[in-house]
Amino acid sequence: MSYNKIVEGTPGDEKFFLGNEAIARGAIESGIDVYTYYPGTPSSEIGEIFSEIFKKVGMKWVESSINEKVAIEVAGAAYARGATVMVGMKNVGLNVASDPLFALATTRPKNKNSALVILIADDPQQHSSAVEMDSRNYLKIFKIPALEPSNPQECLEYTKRAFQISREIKLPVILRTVTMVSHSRSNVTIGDIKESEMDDNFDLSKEVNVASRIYFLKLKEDQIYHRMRLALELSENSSLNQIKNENEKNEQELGIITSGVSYSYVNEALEFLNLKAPVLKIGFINPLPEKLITSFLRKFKQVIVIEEMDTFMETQIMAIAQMNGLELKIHGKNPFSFDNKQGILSMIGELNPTKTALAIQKITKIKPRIDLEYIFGKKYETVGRKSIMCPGCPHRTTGFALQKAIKKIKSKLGKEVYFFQDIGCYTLLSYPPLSFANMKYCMGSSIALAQGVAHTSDSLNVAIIGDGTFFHSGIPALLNGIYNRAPILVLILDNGWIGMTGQQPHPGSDVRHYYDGKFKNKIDLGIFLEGTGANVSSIKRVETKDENYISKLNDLIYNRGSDVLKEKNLQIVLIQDECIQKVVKREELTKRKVDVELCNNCGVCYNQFLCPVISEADEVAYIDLNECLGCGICEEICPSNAIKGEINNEVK
Ligand SMILES: Cc1ncc(C[n+]2csc(CCOP(=O)(O)OP(=O)(O)O)c2C)c(N)n1
Ligand code: SF4
Ligand code: SF4
Repeated sequence: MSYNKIVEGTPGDEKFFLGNEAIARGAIESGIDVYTYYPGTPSSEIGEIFSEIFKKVGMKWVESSINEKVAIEVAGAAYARGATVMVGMKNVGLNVASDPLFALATTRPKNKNSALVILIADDPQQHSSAVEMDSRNYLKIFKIPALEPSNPQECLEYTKRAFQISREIKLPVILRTVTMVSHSRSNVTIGDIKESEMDDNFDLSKEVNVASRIYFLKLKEDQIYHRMRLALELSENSSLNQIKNENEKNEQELGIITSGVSYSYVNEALEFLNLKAPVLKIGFINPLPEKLITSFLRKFKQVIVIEEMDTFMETQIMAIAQMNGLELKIHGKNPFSFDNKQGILSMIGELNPTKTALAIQKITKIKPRIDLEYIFGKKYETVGRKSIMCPGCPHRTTGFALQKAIKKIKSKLGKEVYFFQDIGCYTLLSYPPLSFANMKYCMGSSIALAQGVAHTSDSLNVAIIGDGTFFHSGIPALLNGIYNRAPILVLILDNGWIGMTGQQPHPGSDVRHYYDGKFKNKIDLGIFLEGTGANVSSIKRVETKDENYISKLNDLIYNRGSDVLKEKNLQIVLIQDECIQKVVKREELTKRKVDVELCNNCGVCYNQFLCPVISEADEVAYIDLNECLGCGICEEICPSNAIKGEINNEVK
C-alpha cells in the first residue's frame, strides 16, 4: 500500500482520508521536521505514512523507536533544539513514555520554532489492547494542553492547531484520539503543505532543559502559573469549544456537554429522541474552559456529560459548578459511587448512539422514535470467528513443537509447567487448544513474571516473548533473571518484525525490507544474547523444506527445559522464523496441495497443527489454495508424505 496520496493534491481538494491519514496531513501542513513513534493500534498508520514519505516532504527524521520512552526522548530533544516534532503511540505507550514526559512537560525551549505534538490513540472497549485505559487522566499530572478531534476533518485541523499552540506557549500538546476516530474515514479538505522553518542555530540552555532542583521548581512555576494560564485563555476563546444548537429549548431544561467521538453519538441520540438540546462540544480538553462551561451550566436545570470511559470532564464540571455556586443537577457516571447503578452511563467500554440515547432518555423520560431497548438488547447474528494466527504463521509451528516438548517434560520429569505470556501475535497461543498462558501483563513482563514463580516453586516456568517485545522492554527483565540466577526457560520467538501491528521494524529487523531501511543498522539478536553470558540455544528455519525442523525444535525445547530443572539456571531458546506476512510481500511461495492418493485422513495437519486453511473434505485433507501462503510446514509434518508443492495427479 502506498501513502503517496497524503502528499498529493492542491489546497481545497477533498480526500477520502482515515483519521490517522488526516493527522499526518495536518502535520505536513504544519511544517513537521521529525516524527518518532512506537507502533500500536490504533495509531500505527501515522508512522507507516511518515516512514514512506518523509524524504518527499523534506522532513529531517522519522523513526520507529525501540519503545515509547525512547521515542519521546528523541522527540523531546529535537523539540528543544527548535524542530517541529510529533511523537505517536497508543494509550498504554504513554505509561512507558511517562517518566521522561514529566521532565519534558516542564522544559521551556528557547527556540522560536520549537513545537511538539504527542499523539495518543486510546482504545475504548479494548478492540486491540490488553487493558482499557483512559489516557486523559495523565493530563492532570503532566499539566499540558490537549485537544480531541471527533472526525477525520477535525483530525487535520486539530493537528495544525496543536502545533500552533505548542509553538506559541512552549508546552507539548497532546492530540488524543480513539479507535473510532483514528480508524474512521471521510472526506477531508486539505490545505497547503508547509516548508520547515527550523533554524540551524539553536539554544540549548541548561536553565530550561536540565531537570534538577536548581532549575525546575522555578520552571514548574512558569509551567503551571504562566504557560498553562495562557493555555487556559486559549481554551476559553478557542473555536474548538463550541455551543451547538445554542438557541434550542426543551421542556426538561437540559443541556449536554461532550467531546470527541461522543459528539457524533450525541447527535444521533438526539435524533432518536426527537429532542432539541444545546450541546457544548469541547475540543480543547485540557485545560477545560472554566468560564465557558460556567456560562453554559447557568442556562440549565440539568446537564448530562457524555464521555467514554473515565469521568475526566464530569468530575471537573462538578467542581466548576460548586466553585461558582451553581445548583443544577449534573448527570453522567457518578464518579464517587463506584456503583454502576448510580450513574446513567458506564465507565467501561465504548459508547454508541443507542447507549447515549438510553442515558438521555433515563433522565428526560422522553418516548424515543425507535425502540431503543430492543436495539440495545438485540443480538446480531454474526459468523463466529475465533482469534487465530495467519495461515503459515511461524508461531503456530513453535506452538506445535512446544506442545509436544511440554508433554514429554511433564511425563518424564513429572513437573508442573507454567507459561508467562507477552504481547504479540504469539499471545494467540494462550487460547485453546494450546492454552500456553498462566499469566500476562503488558509488553515485556513475561520474563520477570516467570522469575516471580520460579524463585518460589520447583515447577518449570516458561516465558514466551517476541523479538519486538524483547527489544521494547524484555531486555532489563532478562538481565535481571541472569543476574539473579532465575531458573526459567525463555523462548524468544524471533519472526524478524513487530508482526501484530503490521510488520514494523525493530532494531533486530532486516531493514533492507523496510522503507527507511537504508538509514538503519541491524542488531544481531543472537550475538546480543551471547554477550549476556547466558546459556543460549538458537534454531533458524531457513529452507522452504526442512523435514527435521519441528523435531529439532521440539528436542531443543525439551532439552533446555530439562536443563532448567536439573541445573537450576536460566536457559534461552532463540527461535528464528520470519513472519509469513512479511515474506509473502517479497516473494511468492509455493502453495501446498494434498495428494488424495496418499492422504489417509489422519488429521495431523487440520486437527493437530490447526492450519486454518486446511480442513477435511470427502474424507481427505483439503487445502484452500486461495488462502494457503506456502509456508510448507504441513508438508513437513504430514506422516504420509501426502502434502506437496508440485504434484500432477488429482489434487485437493
Ligand atoms: C506499551 C505498548 N506499546 C505498543 C503496543 C502495541 N503492540 C502490541 S503487540 C506489539 C509487539 C509485537 O511484536 P513482537 O513481540 O515482535 O511479536 P509479533 O507480533 O511479531 O509476534 C506491539 C508493539 C502495546 N501493546 N503496548
Ligand atoms: S502477522 Fe505474522 S506473526 Fe502475526 S499472526 Fe500473522 S504470520 Fe504470525
Ligand atoms: S496449507 Fe500448509 S503451506 Fe499452506 S499455509 Fe497452511 S501449513 Fe502453510
